[in-house]
Amino acid sequence: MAVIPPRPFISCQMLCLHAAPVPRFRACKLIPCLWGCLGGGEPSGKHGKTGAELAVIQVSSGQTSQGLRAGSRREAHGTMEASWLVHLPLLLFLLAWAPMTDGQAINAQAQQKLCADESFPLDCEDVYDQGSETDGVYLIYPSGPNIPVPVYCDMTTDDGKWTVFQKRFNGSVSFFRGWNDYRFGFGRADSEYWLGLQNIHLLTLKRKYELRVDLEDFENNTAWAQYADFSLSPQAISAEEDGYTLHVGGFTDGGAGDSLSYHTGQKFSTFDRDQDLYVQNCAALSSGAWWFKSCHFSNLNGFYLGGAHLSYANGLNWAQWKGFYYSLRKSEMKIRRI
Ligand SMILES: [Ca+2]
Repeated sequence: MAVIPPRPFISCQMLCLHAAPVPRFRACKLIPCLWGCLGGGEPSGKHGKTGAELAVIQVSSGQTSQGLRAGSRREAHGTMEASWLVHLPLLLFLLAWAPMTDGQAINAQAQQKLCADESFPLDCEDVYDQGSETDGVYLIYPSGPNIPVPVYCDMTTDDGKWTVFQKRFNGSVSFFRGWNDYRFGFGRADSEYWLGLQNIHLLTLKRKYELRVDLEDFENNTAWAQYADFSLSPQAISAEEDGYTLHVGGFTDGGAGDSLSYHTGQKFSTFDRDQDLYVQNCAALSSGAWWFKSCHFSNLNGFYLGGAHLSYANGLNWAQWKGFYYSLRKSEMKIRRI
């Protein structure tokens, strides 16, 4: 009887457990199981060999080749079948035993865990938990693993982990835009930008969030407002049809006053999609895009007018802090899990 070398089976089990990181796609590739490692054949079918068949050929190769040299194909086939039956218990034992005792198997399990840990952060809290604790641009995956979205993470303000969805500080990006831009986002995460209503909605659909609004004027004064609850159309079957309705509550005053609770329950409006309660188009009147009612106490997507302005309520306004005639220098809207 042929002596069965255990090595091929141990290494094959290894391959079956292996999960390799693929950095280019920020994904983990699972290497196919027995079929790939036991000979690369098809899993089954009339042209492919099964893993078990290939295993038998591998272990009993000495016998098989002797049989082929000595006689007919029928004889060789008979030898293979005999090997299969004789060695089956030992094969099963080796397959079960190898990953428990081989050092590489433990390593493969560690790699699998690494892959799971590195995969697809939902928001900046996941990014933080994966070890990135500095402010900056990172990729998050609110829509799932196939769609990375660049986002700015505030990792310092009030213990960090904030996912910033609106950021303005110099007026370099126009925020007077239509519905599709506000739905899908615009600008750059390393500059001024809007993350997109759909992304914000998806985040608040999957987790519960609080909202923080950080503001700064041209005299270097800062103020903030915080809301313990924040979501966009969390109950809607179609968030877009629901208008990405704002749900906000639990105000805490950081000196800015509450200019957002007035807007809770309102749909988002742009100049080309009027969903406000006013007889005219609030977005057009206010040069912005917001959860307008009739019309607003805050307009952080309004024109970047650079401080005091004569026109009424169409700047980057937060009325409870600086009124309707002062356009702020900076605004950031950011969410964090609660
Ligand atoms: Ca209207």
